[in-house]
Amino acid sequence: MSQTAAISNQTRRWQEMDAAHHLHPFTTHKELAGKGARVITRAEGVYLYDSEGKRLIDGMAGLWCVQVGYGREELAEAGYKALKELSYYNNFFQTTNPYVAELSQKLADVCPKGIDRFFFANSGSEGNDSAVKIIRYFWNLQGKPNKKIFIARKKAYHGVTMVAASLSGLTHMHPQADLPLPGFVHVECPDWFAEGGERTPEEHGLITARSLEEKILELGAENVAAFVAEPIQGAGGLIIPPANYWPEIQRICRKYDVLLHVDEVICGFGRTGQWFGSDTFGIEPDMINMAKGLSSGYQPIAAVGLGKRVGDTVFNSDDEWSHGFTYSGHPVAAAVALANLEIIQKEKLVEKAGGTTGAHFQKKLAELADHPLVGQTRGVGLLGAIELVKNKKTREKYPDLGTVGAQCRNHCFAEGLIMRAIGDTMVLSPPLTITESEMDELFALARRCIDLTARDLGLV
Ligand code: PXG
Repeated sequence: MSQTAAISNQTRRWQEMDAAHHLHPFTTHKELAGKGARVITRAEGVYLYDSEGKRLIDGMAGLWCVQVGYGREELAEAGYKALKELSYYNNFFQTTNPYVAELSQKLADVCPKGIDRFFFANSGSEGNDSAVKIIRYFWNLQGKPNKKIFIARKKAYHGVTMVAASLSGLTHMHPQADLPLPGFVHVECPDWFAEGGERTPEEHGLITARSLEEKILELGAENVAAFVAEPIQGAGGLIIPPANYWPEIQRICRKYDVLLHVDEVICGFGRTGQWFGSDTFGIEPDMINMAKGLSSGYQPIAAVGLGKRVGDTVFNSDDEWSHGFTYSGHPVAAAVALANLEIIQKEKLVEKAGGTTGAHFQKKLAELADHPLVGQTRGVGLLGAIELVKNKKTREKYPDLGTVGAQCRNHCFAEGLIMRAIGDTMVLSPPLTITESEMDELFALARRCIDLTARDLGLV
């Protein structure tokens, strides 16, 4: 039997086991069972390899998370060492471990000003769930138990647990579980490209920021606990606010004493060219949520960072805080996260994302704007979006939103590129370690796949 045939049999076996027994995230299982899942078996640098030996350049760093690239020996060793020394112990009962203590100190050094106490969870969703509990507890301790309503935004993605999905404003996530829960409401987001019409991006930014103020006035500031938002909305379609948006949000939160919880799960750890999206936009959050780039995805770990006001209140309470996971501050995850942050610092990945690497990425991204199918390119740091449109001038999209994006994404897979389609918005978020020649390869493939999509549409 040839080696190719042997691999194919193995792939088929994995696909069969998978189809029979594995419930995948965000998947139409009927459709998947018909064709079988792609089996990814190996990854190195910015490349993934599937079980048939096909190589793909990963323009999404996994799910926006592999900052330092795949297959880093240092991280494997940090995990191995921790596994041997302290495979597990918890942080309940007045106990800690060296890794989580050092990770907490390191986070205090790199986080936005004032954020210097951390609670650890295992996913971004758990982080947001925990943040909501911390904020409720904070207002109870402050003697303002009526401040309970959370305001988030349309097209926001904050995760999938009952609370995180309630915060999320992607409405297709709600009906299957009868969400959002009571007490979670949504206001406008600054998606100028899709919704700005004749307004300038700045006009749209201001109007959408003021929808927060209107909602606070409607609900009564005495009932509003917090505003929750990503600096740049990721899964909602890489929505980059204009420069006047965040200062207005900050003003409104301060005026009405509404806490600002910033979800840095995608924007954190260099993605936007600074350590955090809050740094890029000059936001002063009361709390932040981090995951993904915290460990570059090598271990499941998330952290909620508390600023002084919330931190002092919670730390100075006489009550026991009744919250925490078996794996909060897991030694192995903390060891790997710590080693990951050391790589980010040693290799100056944040500086590069805000400097040479980011500049080359943005230059190559902007070159796609001349394509007849492209209505806009936009990006910050190592984030980029490409809008596929029917009419470049009016920004009109093709009917059945998402069809053209899916077509383009399928070409990408076939040609060896992972590029995410959010509706008809193509999104890129590669590892921060990507080299100039790898970016050149990535964008050459992206152009080719957009060309193939244009050909499908009969444009060329
Ligand atoms: N907040 C933000 C801003 C996120 O982007 C979460 C919270 C939840 O994290 P966990 O670790 O619970 O998944 C996320 C996750 C996509 C995609 O397709 C995006 C995410 C997750 C899965 C898919 O864009 N973001």
